[in-house]
Amino acid sequence: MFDLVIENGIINYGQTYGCFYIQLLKTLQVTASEVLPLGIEIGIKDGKISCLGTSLPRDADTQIIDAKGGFITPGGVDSHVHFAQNNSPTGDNFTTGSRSAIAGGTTTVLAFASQLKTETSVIPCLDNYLLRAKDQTYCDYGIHLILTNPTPEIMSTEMPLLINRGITSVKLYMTYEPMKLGDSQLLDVLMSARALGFTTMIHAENSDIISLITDRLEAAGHTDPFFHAISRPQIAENEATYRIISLAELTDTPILIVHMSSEVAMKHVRKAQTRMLPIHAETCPQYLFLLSERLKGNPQDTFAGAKCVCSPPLRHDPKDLEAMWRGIANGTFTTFSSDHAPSTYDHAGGKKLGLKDGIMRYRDIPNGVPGVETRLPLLFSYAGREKDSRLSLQRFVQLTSSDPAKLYGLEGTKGNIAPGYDADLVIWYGEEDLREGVTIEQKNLHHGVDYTPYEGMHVKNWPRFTLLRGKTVWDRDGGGIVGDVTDGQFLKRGMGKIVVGKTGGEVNGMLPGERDYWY
Ligand code: DUC
Ligand code: ZN
Ligand code: ZN
Ligand code: ZN
Repeated sequence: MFDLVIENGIINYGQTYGCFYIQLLKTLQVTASEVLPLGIEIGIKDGKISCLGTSLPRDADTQIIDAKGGFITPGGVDSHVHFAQNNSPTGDNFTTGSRSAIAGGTTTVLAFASQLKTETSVIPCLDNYLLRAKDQTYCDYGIHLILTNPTPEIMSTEMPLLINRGITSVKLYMTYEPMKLGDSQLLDVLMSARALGFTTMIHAENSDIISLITDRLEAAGHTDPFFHAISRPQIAENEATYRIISLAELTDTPILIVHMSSEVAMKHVRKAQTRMLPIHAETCPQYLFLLSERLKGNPQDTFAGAKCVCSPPLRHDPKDLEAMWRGIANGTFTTFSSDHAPSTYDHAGGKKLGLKDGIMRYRDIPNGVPGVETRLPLLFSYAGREKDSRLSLQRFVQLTSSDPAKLYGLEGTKGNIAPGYDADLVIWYGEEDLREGVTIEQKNLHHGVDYTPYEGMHVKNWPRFTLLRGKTVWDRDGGGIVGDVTDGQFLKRGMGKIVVGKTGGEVNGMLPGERDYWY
């Protein structure tokens, strides 16, 4: 018998139909669509989805949740969050960050452990970050490793050990002095990642372009937050994006370019994808909704622009936002992540770091905005079939849950509403129950920082319930956060799967087989 049955929901699992569903749909005589019809129930046993069907049996011990005609989507997988990072002491830790995650429907986060350039082993660093999360996390979590000093020893001896520990992805930076790798280091890591099967995430901006402009802006006295956007023009992102795609093509390595904000850079990705190269890309809420004018602050607080300092920076033109929306809808982006990386604003040690003796200096402002809680509601507002929709419900689920799960080695466990998967679910409000939608306000959010860049923005819906492995952890009308801070489990991930393109293709501009001489 089931522990829990969810009834009266519209299930949106976001997958192309597997055999199971074709059978089911035939029996029910429903034509294929992106959602299962009202009337299909979800049966949950031991934290897993056990069955989907009509009139599922229940006994006195079976808990029932009435979804009241609301959509049901897989729990969000936010594959890019920064919790408890050394370089943001006033940012979120695993407790506050994951609390915010479940309140916004996200049940899995992938956070970062960041190697220091001085560290010649990554093992103590990883152990340290795992300790920061253990028994202090409301949702399930995995760890990516930021490699800043990829020594031959680390690459040959330690990386294989990480795979056994369920850490199967790395992030590399092409900018920031303390983190960046040069092209030869990038090539070395890509070669190793290819051999080991790691998923490689890349922060693509040209470091020298940014340094040149920053120095010249500083000399001219242009140091307030708006100039953060001037110092990192789109061409810096475009160049680095094209360069890393070329290095990935040469080495035949699947990559994901994180937090993309520029149309030309996105077109480089798109072009690579049409050649079947395994080039994945991510964008984030800030690049769909916010413009650089936000960096100018307001008359009451001219430093308020600091709240929106992130990298790549917010772009200038509504057309830039439109371009990212196109990539969301047309499949160029594989993941839609928050890049939740805020620092507290109104605090001497937080974003105000950039304000000293009345002088604003954008280069001292910690980078990053909050977004782990608002990510799903913001995008869900534009998903569906209404006139103002910008993506299908199926794309919504792919971008926010099922594709990040595949790319980062969680397929079979996370990101789908199907038998055998963890019962991680979001139950949204039905039409009758939340007609007026929700206005985003800092006072209603659950992160540990003191602002949201989306203050006052209206969304159509919000998660009514969030379930983590069958347990209700968020009940918006019945106590809010009802999960425990020890609910979250470390996810030992398998190898990621290529979602876009394939390896083994020919290299542009090389003779067929030319790579065989050296690869
Ligand atoms: N890169 C990130 O991934 N997050 C915050 C800032 C940055 O540059
Ligand atoms: Zn980055
Ligand atoms: Zn980030
Ligand atoms: Zn203080």
